[in-house]
Amino acid sequence: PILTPTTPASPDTAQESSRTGLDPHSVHRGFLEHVRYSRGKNPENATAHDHFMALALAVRDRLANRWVRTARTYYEQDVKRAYYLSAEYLLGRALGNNLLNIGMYEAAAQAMREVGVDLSALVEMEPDAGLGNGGLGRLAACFLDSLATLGYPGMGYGIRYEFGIFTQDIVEGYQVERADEWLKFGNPWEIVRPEKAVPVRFYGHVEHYHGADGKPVARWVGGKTVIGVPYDTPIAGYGNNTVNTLRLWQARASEEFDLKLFNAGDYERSVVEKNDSEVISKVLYPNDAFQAGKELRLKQQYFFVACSIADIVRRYLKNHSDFRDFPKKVAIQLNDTHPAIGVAELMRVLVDEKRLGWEEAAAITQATFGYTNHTLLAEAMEKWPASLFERLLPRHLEIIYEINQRFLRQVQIRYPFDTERIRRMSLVEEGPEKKIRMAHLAVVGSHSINGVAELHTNLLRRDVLPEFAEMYPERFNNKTNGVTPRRWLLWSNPRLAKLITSRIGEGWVTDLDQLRKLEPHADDAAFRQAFAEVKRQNKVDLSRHLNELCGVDLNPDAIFDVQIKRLHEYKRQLLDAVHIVSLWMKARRDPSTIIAPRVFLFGAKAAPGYVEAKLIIRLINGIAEVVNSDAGTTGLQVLFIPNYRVSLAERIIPAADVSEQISTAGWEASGTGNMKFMLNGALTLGTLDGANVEIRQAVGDDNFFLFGLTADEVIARKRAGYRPREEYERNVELREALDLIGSGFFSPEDKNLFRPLVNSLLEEDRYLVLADFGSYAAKQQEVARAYKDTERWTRMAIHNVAHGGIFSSDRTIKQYAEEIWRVKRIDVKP
Ligand code: HBZ
Repeated sequence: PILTPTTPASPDTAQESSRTGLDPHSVHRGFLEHVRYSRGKNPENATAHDHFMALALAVRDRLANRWVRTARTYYEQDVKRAYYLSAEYLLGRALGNNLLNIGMYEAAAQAMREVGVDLSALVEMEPDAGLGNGGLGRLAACFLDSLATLGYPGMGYGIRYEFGIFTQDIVEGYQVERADEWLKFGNPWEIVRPEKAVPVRFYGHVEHYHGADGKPVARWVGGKTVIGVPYDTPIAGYGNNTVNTLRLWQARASEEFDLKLFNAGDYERSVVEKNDSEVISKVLYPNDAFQAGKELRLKQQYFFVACSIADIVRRYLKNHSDFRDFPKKVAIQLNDTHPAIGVAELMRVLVDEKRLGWEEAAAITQATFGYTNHTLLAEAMEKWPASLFERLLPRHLEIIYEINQRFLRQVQIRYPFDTERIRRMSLVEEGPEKKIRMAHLAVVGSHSINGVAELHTNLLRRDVLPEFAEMYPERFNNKTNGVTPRRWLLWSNPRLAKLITSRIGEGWVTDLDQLRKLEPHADDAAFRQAFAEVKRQNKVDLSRHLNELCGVDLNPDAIFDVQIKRLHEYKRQLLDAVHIVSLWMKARRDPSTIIAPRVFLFGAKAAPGYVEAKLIIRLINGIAEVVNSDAGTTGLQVLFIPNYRVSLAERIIPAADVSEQISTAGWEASGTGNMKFMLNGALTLGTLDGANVEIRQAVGDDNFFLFGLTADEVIARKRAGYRPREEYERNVELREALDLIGSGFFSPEDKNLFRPLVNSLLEEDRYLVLADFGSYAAKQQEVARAYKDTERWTRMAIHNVAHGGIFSSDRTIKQYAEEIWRVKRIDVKP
């Protein structure tokens, strides 16, 4: 590209000539200034990366005024704020989203054209900010967007991982992980604030004595101090002047620690041991549904929670002195139990540092915290050995014991002589190794406990925390998840967004219920045709991209049948895979059994230590190799797309016809991908699990492909003694497919490779893949037949979009704000 070094034509108005104007002229100038003064390049020497950085910095400049003004508005009006504590934020790319949210996309595109740069190529250069595993982290990112768009005084706190979720390569069909070096070329969005660094203590011991007032005093002393350095990222609302903050903490070694060793004459060790501190924010743990119990993970949790609470308390004390008003100004939401140590930390700050009485501190703490649960899986429940706590956070263990003692006393009064109940409800799990149950700590320390979909909340009440729900029914509530329509429709699917706007105006972007106005248009043949054409174009685009990426040639006239999500046995990618094998076998015998050609797309990262999950990836790749080799006769194609991530989801979802949401009922807390697909006009093939239940309710039974056992039926089946082998014996197609997989057909180099998968299905089948196979296969037939009737299919797809409004994260965030946090929207003046 050739950059014109000339200054752009003189702007028309004084406003446009301002340094951070949103018009193309100002953007053009801002961009060139950053090329020279931030990148230190002459325009003719600037690389594509310089262009990206220069434009991003020009955009950040344009966020800066609003950012400062937003902060000042909150401070001056002394508003109550909502703080979201999350170990994960799966943000993806920011450039396009920021341009769109502050309404300067067109101006930037023009400014770039003027300098001979393609804006969409710059957008593609940005690495994903992948500071999360999956749904939980992406939900946090959608929530930040909605908070800012609705004008809520909200702030996110988390960890600035140097390495986010690993990069996935596929080598000979296997997943291979590589470090995600997302900061390698610098991050234009963040601003480091060393002046707001916070010291955090680990290890040491507690001294107890009596203060001058005769009251007992606990002092946590010794140990080791690590410094948390905040990095702030602006979060711009859509179409308003709000710019909120995501504050991520990076760990730095403390100087104090340096000096100690240095004075002892061990310079080398003092430098080397800096690593021990700085490793805390080094890497995101890549497990999404399993607690590995690593000490470093607990350190990460306490590190960011202690920094955040210190920051929140500091901000509160700028214009308050009485802690009794703390909950009137501060709401803290715990994104799962990862930040649950915050309950003990706020108690420690209030009791030990601010010298409040226990009861008063406990009331403040409870009025401040809310806890969101995201899983029912037992192996994901966080429990930390008391011995680890005692070493790492000795004072917190004491505080947890004290909380527990007082809490169990309440239980005892309410249910005298019920020692079993006390054992079950205790924050401490007794056994060969004493453990702290973080979910119980979060529940006891919060005034609100919510699940993320109706079914999930009900199961949480009924099966996971029944005694707590019985004792504190008023604390339990549901907040069905949502997704931001800005990123997941307006940005990712511009064709559909434009078509929608042409019919109903653009109000839907911030008021997604307006999509309902599309309903009558389903009867308009011209609209249906335009709608189908958008989908077809999106499929062509995706095919082109996947061709560049993987060298495959996908048929855009086929059904695009998509399963993208983390790889987990409960999500049942294996059900999808086994069904593909059975379809293919039938097609090989008789091609006329294939009703419609189909492209099966998968994208999924497996936790690096999850052997079964990795084997399933290998199996899908093995199946793909075989099936794709005779796609010409069967019409079937299979592709496992490597390195699935937010930016890929933005390309895949708009091109999907079928959304696979096939988890075993009762296991998927909510799902959020399911909502993104719906909003993009894909039809769901799903079980009655998580938010699928509500999606089906919203769109109507006729517009949803339902199959499988219900959550209660799953439990009943297991209770009755589920024997998967009987399913295998009963169903010929299932048997043939499993036999083929077990025979080594898809792994010629190692005939026994997939035996463990098949054996585990035949012997245990914990997630009832075989029990649901028949109904899944039958429903897939129905899907194929429905697709053949293009008019009907398109009608169904339009109905899905039209009824997707309630799955906006704006709706979710309003509910959190009104029902849990009690925070108010506030207008930031231009
Ligand atoms: O949270 C997901 C649920 O599985 C999904 O159903 C729900 O829609 C979504 C948002 O509520 N849970 C996760 O994504 N969980 C994790 O990523 C995770 C990460 C670290 C852990 C445990 C779980 O230690």
